[in-house]
Amino acid sequence: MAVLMSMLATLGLLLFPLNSAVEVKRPQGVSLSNRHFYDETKPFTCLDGSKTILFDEVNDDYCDCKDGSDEPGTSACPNGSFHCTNAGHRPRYIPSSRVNDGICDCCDTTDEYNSGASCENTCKEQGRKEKETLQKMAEIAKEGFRLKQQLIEEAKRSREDKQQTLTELQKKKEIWEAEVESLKVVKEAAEKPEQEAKEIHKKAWDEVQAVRKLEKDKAKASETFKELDDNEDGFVSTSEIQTHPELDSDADGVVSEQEAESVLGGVSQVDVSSFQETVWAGIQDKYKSEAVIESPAPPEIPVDEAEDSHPKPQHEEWRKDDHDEDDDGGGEEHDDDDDEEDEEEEEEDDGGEEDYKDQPATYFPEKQDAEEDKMPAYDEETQALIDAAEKARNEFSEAEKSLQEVENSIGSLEKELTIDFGADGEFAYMFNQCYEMTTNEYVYKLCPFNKVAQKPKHGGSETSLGLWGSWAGPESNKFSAMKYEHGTGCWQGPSRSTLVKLSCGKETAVLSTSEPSRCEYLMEFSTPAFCQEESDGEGTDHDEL
Ligand code: MAN
Repeated sequence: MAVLMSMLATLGLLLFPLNSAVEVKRPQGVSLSNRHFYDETKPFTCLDGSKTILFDEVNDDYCDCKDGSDEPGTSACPNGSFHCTNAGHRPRYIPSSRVNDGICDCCDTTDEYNSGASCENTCKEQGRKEKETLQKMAEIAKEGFRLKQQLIEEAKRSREDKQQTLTELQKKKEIWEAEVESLKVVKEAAEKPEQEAKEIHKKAWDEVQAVRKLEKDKAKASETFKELDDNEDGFVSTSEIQTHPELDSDADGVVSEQEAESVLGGVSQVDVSSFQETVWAGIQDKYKSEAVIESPAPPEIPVDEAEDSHPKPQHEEWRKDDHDEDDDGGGEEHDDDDDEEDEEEEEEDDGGEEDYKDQPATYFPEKQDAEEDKMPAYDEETQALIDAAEKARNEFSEAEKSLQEVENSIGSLEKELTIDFGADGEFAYMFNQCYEMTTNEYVYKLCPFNKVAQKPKHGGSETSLGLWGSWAGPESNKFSAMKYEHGTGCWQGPSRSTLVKLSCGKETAVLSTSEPSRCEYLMEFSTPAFCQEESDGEGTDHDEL
């Protein structure tokens, strides 16, 4: 039977379905274009030229040629190809092993001419469907291409606008540069007298403080003198010194007469003025006032209350005040906030003083010092100079800020103008835009010419899948793919990167995302900017018959 069938096949009798348009005689499985190699009046030479056989041996179900070309219509050669004509649809080759294998491969049913498989000719239907699809695609391409023309026009206009904006910004930059320069001069001119006036104020204040300190020292010395002069004879003597164990210089537990004499500068007694001038400076660090020793401890404050800001052991607060008000800041910081703070502190201080008003004055030395140490406000003239300098500083820094803003705008515009937005700038419209696609796990974001990112759908931070790198299509079609590189590093791997493949579509959208290999992502992205003008004649595929 097989032999009979192969004979029939050789004769071309099984070739054509009933609805074929034109009958062209050729062996089973041979394409129209190869038909001339199979001339039944001549011996057949294998297509690779390796052998010549009798024409009867073509399709005789025995493989003679190495390239399988003698058995195009049987499955005898393992490497043979069977050609389906598929009239009404698209011709195709199938491996000849599929011939008569019981499965319909060719839509015209010709591959199953001897298997008994009941195949239905679906070429017309398939051809119709494909035609419809192709028509739809052509319509999309046509519409897309029309949109692309608009995008190109838009890009041209926007580029011109941007170039004009850039020129204007460059002019503005020059103006701001000059402004900054002149405001700098004004500022420096205002700061000089400000500085001088502040220094004068500070110097005067330092002098006042120095005098006060001297006076305080003197008063303290005379107070101490009174304390030491137990017998009130107008002299402090060695025996009176000896009652103060803290003055025991050799730390043997007693202040000997010699030690006391040495404290007094080698004499046995001193009057008040000698005490002030020579003795006091030598003992003031060690000396313990009898008032402190004898007076009761200040009332105890519970720990949590003490931690509160009010009331607190006042000397602690004042020590803090001392810090706050140190340097020459006292007069300088005369804005409203500081005044408020000062007032608040004043209130606290007053309250605190109430609680301790019955205590001896020696409990409050820091408080007194703090108040006295505070540099008084600047005089009107100095303050006016400070205000003027402050105004000049503000104007200068405002101008600097404006210059910086202009420079930033120039920078980003220049950067944008250097990006390759396609042969006619057709991709420019997507700059500064982002397109998203959500999968089961992630939201993917493509911001063309900027970045690609991935964010877990149910919370978590964004992972960079790459920053704009370059166009990555083949040389003949450079704008068909984009490469984004140097994204977040992949654990024990390279940094993440994404290849974006472009296709023509009426909409601009991410069509799919995938991760073909770990941390290497692939996106399909449609845009009208990728649509090409339709070539005349629809497609290259055509029916053979
Ligand atoms: C995250 C995502 C994935 C990626 C792994 C690699 O889970 O960025 O896409 O494959 O990290 O560790």
